[in-house]
Amino acid sequence: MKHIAGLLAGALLATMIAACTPEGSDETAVATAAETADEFVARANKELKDLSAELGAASWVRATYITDDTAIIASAAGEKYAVWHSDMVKQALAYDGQDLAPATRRAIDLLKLGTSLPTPNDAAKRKELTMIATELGGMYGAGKYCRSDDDCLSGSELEGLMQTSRDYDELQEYWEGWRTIAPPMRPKYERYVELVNEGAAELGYSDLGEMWRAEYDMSPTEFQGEAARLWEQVKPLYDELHCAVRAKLGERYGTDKVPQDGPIPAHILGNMWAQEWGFIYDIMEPYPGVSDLDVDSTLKAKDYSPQEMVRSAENFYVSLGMDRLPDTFWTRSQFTKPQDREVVCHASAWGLDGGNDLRIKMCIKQTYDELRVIYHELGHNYYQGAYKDQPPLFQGGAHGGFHEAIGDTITLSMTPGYLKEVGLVSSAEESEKAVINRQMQMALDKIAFLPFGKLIDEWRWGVFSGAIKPEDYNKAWWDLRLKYQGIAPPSERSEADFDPGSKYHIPGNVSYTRYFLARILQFQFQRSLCEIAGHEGDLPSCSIYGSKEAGEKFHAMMAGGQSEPWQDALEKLTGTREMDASAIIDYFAPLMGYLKEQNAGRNCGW
Ligand code: X8Z
Ligand code: ZN
Repeated sequence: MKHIAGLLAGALLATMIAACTPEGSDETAVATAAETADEFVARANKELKDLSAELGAASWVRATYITDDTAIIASAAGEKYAVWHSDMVKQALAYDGQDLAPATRRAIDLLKLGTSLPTPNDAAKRKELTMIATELGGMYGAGKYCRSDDDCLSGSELEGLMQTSRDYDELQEYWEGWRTIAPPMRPKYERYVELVNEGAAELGYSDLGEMWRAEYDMSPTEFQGEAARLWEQVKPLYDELHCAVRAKLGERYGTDKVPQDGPIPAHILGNMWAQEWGFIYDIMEPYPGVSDLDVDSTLKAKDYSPQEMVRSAENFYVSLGMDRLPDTFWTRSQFTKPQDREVVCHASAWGLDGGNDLRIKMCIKQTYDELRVIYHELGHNYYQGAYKDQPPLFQGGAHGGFHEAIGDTITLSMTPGYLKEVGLVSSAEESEKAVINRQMQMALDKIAFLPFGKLIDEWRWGVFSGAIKPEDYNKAWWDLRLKYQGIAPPSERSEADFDPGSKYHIPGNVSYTRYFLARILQFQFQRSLCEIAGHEGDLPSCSIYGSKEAGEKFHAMMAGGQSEPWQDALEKLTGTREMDASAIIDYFAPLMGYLKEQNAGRNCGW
């Protein structure tokens, strides 16, 4: 339910979508005095279901066919949803203070939170905001860096080059080049902040950041404390990794370029946003040549098609006892980048028609990295399919972090043993050195991501609350990047830049703390699933592939959708009601031992 409005900005997992009765029609305009809370919720569910089809179709077409026309269509659908939503929230006020059944109260509370893009009631402003949100998504999707009129690189091409190039200056050019898409977004973003905050205020929140933080079955302030607590738990892991990576990059590029007492230049970490660093594994490999799990080579040698890569992911879920994806998944998804038009390549998973019409939208490349993204996206689809029998208002993740964690949990089971079993690698050595190598590969993605996952919304919370003013947008961004990640831009940036706009989720209006939470939760999920699967041995060696028992428990949690507080869902699977980083810390204990040895005598920190 939460993601409906996100869709209109070209965003993500359409956890559910619908088409409503038109604005001002008898049905929606008047809450009949006699309507009980249960009747009201039943009507909301019905209207929401109907409304979703139209919004989903418009959003899909917009994301897979970016033109001025689809902008009009998608923002009109978004507007229609927004009108319905505001109207229903007003009507729901009638039930405030009434003693309601818990499920009824929950449905009404979720209805209030049922948009990530709250719009003002003023019709002109509402129209303006939905159009701005649609345009920002389109600007990102169609963004290009052009050296000349006929020499342009798309976002996904540049992303690929950032992964493979090891030339300092060339990397800097791509890094700066991609960021040229963002300055034109800045005035639109400023206006979006004003309008979306007005919308949030009308729903009773101080600003949009507070509204986003209210989605976690606790007060927004408590949630902020939870996120901070989790970050403090994992920070020591990141600090060791940062220290080791900086040292190796200093050896590689020279300590004049990578000073050993300061931040790491943001463009040499193998990723456009320095958010995951797995692509510099070649530079970081602890024991060169020991058990190289070269899935990339297998994909090439066997010439896996995008569909075959998706099938491989589907087979994993099926091995857990889950259903095959519907036939329409294969005919309606976008697997590859169309050559004849602009699309949003950033991967997303869609649950249209109340979870019966599942799709992914990707521009799949033949790499192991992309294979893991496919496993991630199918996690969303399997979640959407699992909760499709819930009423529309309960069709969503227990919280956003749960939704992001499902597929990632499955990727933790892509152990050497699993990869060998399905023919993606030829040997699966499990020596001590091989274990450290594999842990390094994983940590470069999973641990490096943590501060990034934390800071994106910290920036937005500041922007929405007004603590960060438009004239400081870029400075505040880099302050946070420095504080949390210990990275710095390769060249001087100013307020003529708008670097946050170069990251999909900012123009896409997709909240980001969900990914931070997912990084921690997935290890908690995995620890419990491995116990259920009867795994013996340590957690890193566990794959739940083929375990119907684990699959059943996982599926049961997913089937609850957001019908109950996430603490209840977590408890059913893991026996605990708290998010907790001890599982990720235990998981990487072998690597931490290695890193501490390597870092001995180094001056860590920035
Ligand atoms: O956006 C995504 C997914 C789609 S939900 C591909 N992720 C974040 C990102 O790319 O920034 C997954 C990891 C973090
Ligand atoms: Zn995702």
